Amino acid sequence: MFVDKVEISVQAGNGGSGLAGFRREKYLPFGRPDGGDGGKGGNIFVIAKRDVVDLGFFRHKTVFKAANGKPGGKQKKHGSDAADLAIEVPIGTSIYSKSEEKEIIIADLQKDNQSVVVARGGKGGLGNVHFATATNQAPKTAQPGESGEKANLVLRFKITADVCIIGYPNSGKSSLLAALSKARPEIAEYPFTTREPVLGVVEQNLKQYTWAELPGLIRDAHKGKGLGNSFLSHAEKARAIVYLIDGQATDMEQALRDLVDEVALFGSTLSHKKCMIAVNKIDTPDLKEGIMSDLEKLRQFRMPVVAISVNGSYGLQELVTAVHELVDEEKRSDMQKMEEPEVIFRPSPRKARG
Ligand SMILES: Nc1nc2c(ncn2[C@@H]2O[C@H](COP(=O)(O)OP(=O)(O)OP(=O)(O)O)[C@@H](O)[C@H]2O)c(=O)[nH]1
Ligand SMILES: [Mg+2]
Repeated sequence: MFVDKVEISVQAGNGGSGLAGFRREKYLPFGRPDGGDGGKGGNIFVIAKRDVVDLGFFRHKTVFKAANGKPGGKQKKHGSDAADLAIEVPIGTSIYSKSEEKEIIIADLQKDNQSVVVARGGKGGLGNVHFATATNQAPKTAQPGESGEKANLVLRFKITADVCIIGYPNSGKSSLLAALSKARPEIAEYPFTTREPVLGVVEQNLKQYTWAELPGLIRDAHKGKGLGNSFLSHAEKARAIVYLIDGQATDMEQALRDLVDEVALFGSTLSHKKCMIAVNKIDTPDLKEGIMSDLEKLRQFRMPVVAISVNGSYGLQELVTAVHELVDEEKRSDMQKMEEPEVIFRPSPRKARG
């Protein structure tokens, strides 16, 4: 099962306690203080890893504790620090701290090996060597270690695909992904066969593009119809959307309107993405004839339209080339945005009074 949201609790290690110890000496009633300091508790950090594909690991493990620091020893011996604990997540994971049902974002891990500390280990306590003074040469006080931080976290994962295929159930989304990539999603005649996003890598001109097929979307999905619409969040990072329409459906125009409306209702940035329409199942020449006027009607949506037949291997190359051009355009504009100098808006200086 594809897991894209989990709640976990983390507890960093406590600091080891300082020791109140004494070295026995002949003429001193208590001996000289020699208690060492405790070691530091382990931190917990979350790290993004390329080879982790989803949050499935957290279905069975939701509590994470780092080890405690070791206590200080005699002869001023410092207790050893505990090792940090790394929690591995897929690239594209956002981490939120949760308290009293409120969530605050801590980090958005977008690169391999990017990490963030989510709970700091407690400092070790000081041993009694630190507390000797001129008037108290044999202090019996030593500090306990500090407690490690605790937190409840929410992890949310969004796949990062270049292209997302969005369409009604049965329109052929899985068939298309299987035809273009090595992905092998289940293909079947009944609706809602695909219940989680599926990823595939499509190669063109020695370049690789990641495509994702989303579960079937229907009218009123935002009201919970069908499989709902929450899976659309996986399209938020895509550079292009392909609306896949069943060319044998009774009303293609209405189907496309439903899809576009549902995407707009999902809000966020989805409706501003580059999109195109692929009309599938254009298998036979006579069907192609009859369909021309319907295809014309789709032009009102002001998106490029490509007619394809996945089963008949027709139009696929044209679709792939056009979609990848959109992705490349977006990539170029993202790069340009990164090159533009950061604009800092400072409040204008206050005028001197008088
Ligand atoms: N005639 C024809 N049938 C097709 C074509 N492409 C896919 N199909 C058939 O349409 C049916 C649904 O295909 P899927 O790929 O499972 O559709 P889907 O959009 O992934 O469906 P869900 O996962 O249920 O949302 C299958 O029986 C496919 O064989 C095509 O080009 N022509
Ligand atoms: Mg499918």
